[in-house]
Amino acid sequence: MTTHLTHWGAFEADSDGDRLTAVRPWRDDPEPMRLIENVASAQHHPTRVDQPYVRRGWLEDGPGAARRGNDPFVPVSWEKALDLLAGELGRVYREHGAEAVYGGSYGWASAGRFHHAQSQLHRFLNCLGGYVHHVNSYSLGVSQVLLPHVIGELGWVMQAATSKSVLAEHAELVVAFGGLSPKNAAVSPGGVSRHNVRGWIGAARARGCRFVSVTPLRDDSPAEAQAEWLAPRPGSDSALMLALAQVLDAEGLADTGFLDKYTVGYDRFIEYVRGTTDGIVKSPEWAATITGLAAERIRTLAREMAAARTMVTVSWSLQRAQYGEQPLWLGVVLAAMLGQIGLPGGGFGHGYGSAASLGEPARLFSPPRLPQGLNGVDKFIPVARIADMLLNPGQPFEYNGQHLVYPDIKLVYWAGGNPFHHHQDLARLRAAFARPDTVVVHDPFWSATARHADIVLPSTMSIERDDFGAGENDRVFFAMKAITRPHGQARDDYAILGDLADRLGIGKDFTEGRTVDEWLRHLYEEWRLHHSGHDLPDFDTFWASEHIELPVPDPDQVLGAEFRADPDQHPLTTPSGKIEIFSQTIDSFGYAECPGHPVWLEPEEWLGGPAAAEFPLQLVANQPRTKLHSQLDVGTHSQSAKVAGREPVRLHPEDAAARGLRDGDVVRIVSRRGSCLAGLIVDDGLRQGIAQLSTGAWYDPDPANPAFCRHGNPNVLTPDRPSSRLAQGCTGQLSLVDVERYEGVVPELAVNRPPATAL
Ligand SMILES: Nc1nc2c(c(=O)[nH]1)N[C@H]1C(S)=C(S)[C@@H](COP(=O)(O)OP(=O)(O)OC[C@H]3O[C@@H](n4cnc5c(=O)[nH]c(N)nc54)[C@H](O)[C@@H]3O)O[C@H]1N2
Ligand SMILES: Nc1nc2c(c(=O)[nH]1)N[C@H]1C(S)=C(S)[C@@H](COP(=O)(O)OP(=O)(O)OC[C@H]3O[C@@H](n4cnc5c(=O)[nH]c(N)nc54)[C@H](O)[C@@H]3O)O[C@H]1N2
Ligand SMILES: [Mo]
Repeated sequence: MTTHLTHWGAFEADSDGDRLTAVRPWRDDPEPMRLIENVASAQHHPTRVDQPYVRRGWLEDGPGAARRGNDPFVPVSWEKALDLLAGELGRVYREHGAEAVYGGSYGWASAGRFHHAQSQLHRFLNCLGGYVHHVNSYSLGVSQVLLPHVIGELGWVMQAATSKSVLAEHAELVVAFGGLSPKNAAVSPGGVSRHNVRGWIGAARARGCRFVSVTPLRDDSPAEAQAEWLAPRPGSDSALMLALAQVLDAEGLADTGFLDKYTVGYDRFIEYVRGTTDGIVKSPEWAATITGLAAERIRTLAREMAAARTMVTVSWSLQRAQYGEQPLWLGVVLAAMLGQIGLPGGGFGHGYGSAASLGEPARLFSPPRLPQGLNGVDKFIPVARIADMLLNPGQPFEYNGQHLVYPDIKLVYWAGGNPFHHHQDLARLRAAFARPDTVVVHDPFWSATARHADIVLPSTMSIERDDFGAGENDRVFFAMKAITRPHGQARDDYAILGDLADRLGIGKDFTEGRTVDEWLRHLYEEWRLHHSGHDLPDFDTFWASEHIELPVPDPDQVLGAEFRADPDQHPLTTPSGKIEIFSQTIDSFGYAECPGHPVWLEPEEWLGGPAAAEFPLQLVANQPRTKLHSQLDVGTHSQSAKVAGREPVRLHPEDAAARGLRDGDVVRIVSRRGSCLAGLIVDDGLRQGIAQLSTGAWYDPDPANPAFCRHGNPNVLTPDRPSSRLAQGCTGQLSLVDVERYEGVVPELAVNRPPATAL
């Protein structure tokens, strides 16, 4: 029996050396997830990449994009693949320099910190002189930019977040904008040991805490919460929050003592709320017309929030939308007006339903990780500007007050991510991917991105290699021994890059002469030495044990407690040291779509706007329940959720009836960008007007039309539109669509098989 950690939980497995013969949840996990079933069932699926491949056109004609994504792959030996790739890397660095290489390589890859694919690739490219990098994530692109201006670095908001145990004990009311999704809170980057989302929510509820789940989907909060469900029009939360602020102000419920002492700029903001600046009082009646909620319920909710120990939590999804800066900022402002920031059970939180890590108390120190070296290139993009970058070399763009220029990329190198999963407007991305000379992908599977590459190198899965790892904020640090041999000719990213490094004359810099085992020992022992005094076992003892627990200094932490106790001694890291309800810095950028204090801005694609006349349904493209992103979509648990072989889309009964649609129908979803098939589930747990299609179905484009996905990937529908010039964040969560019965012959999927090969 071997224990293994994944982003979605730990499991114990037996194996015959080639495959997992039995998989059980880690015995110490109180709320195990069925996602672990995907691992064994996907390991030897035909869509595993069994050996290196080179796209035929690239092999025959050399670097260039003609037919990329529509060309058979030629199987080649490792020798040949690595020789070709080393030659091409040499050429690009020589002829165009490091600024022509995009090594952003965004993506979650697998748990296990030594073999973290993106870190390995970054280290390798740094040894070659560097690469154009990305900043921020698809998860939190807005938060990473906005929060430092407003309350503090995102890292602090996450690491120092009020513990779930404190909420369980002290919160009287949790108002969750974007819900408290139990499926999302089951996942955390790097892994989760003991799932506890239902645990803390159930305990709080049993003590009498009430939950209000503000979201278009009833199942965005677990049954344990017995939550009141409020379903405003998606994209309208900032109007709702402004109205809550208006009631607090008008009824004398705002904590002016707190606002005076701990915040700046309230006066400018509240003039806007009162309508002094634009003639519109942001009253519940005003918000009712925008959100579709009853004005009276908005008013009473504000009173309840002021009367109780209230946690205002904003999901990450709210900022993954056009003008996503606004509801996030308003979440902080509301919590400040309630005056409970720094008190147990009250205040502000960002994503108690978005990841397992939020509300896990900070560790004294994190587990060891691979050093990535220094990047010789300072050019970067905000991560979600990938297609813009590839399509607009040399063109200017703005970001967080900076004026920047897109580089001219000749080579794209990806390991551990899937842009044809994560990016919006995939037909546009495909056009962008037709620009560089060469695209290189390492992946265990024939991901959609691998299918759009020239050189495809098969990586091992985490179960096929030795590693160690722990999730963000997770106290359990696992020794992760290989459970099986690698599939086919798959190799570790480290081994692939090491052999390439040797060919390029940087072998010693990259590997430092160490094998994997030597690296694990080296990183571990260096780390242990650095933290001597904490009674950490030596490597052999750690390796022989299943896991160790990392020290946690304050299991019951409260966000902002020190700041509250002494704001002069413990100022925030914002420019003023206080919570910025008006930000001079943001105001100075002059962005109409993100002014100096939070406001209501009407998104281009929402149910209340003119675009809804043509596309009357709001697509909610949220995270999938049965997998992590696109990972292991061919696994049994993920497949068990498909409807007619397609990704399920949910519609409200009235919306289905109005279109003559029934459960199980294959439907076509269409937006201004493209269309996809999906399998219908009729469900009254949705707000009317919503079409909910999670991300994660492997992109299966019609060969004649890349804007039509036969499988149900929502990113053919979503717009490639930034949140604002401030953050340039991903806005994949929301867009307008319509749904109709698919009248044609339902096409077969090609993506569940490997791509065509040629000899
Ligand atoms: N419409 C819409 N789009 C979204 C979102 C949304 O809400 N709506 N959410 C966004 C968010 S928050 C995120 S984080 C992104 C996620 O986007 P990604 O993180 O890019 O998605 P994954 O499917 O996790 O991609 C990881 C890839 O790494 C591969 N892999 C796993 N282990 C290894 C390894 O050891 N080595 C190598 N070389 N490869 C490995 C997997 O097979 C997979 O292809 O999607 C974003 N896209
Ligand atoms: N099972 C599973 N868990 C995951 C992931 C996964 O792929 N699978 N991915 C992980 C990752 S990378 C991330 S970043 C997090 C993401 O965490 P989140 O971003 O919080 O998760 P989502 O599922 O995208 O969205 C949560 C809910 O927000 C609601 N919502 C959408 N738009 C609006 C709106 O305008 N207003 C309101 N009030 N609600 C809205 C939707 O109903 C949606 O179900 O999840 C993580 N957890
Ligand atoms: Mo994410």
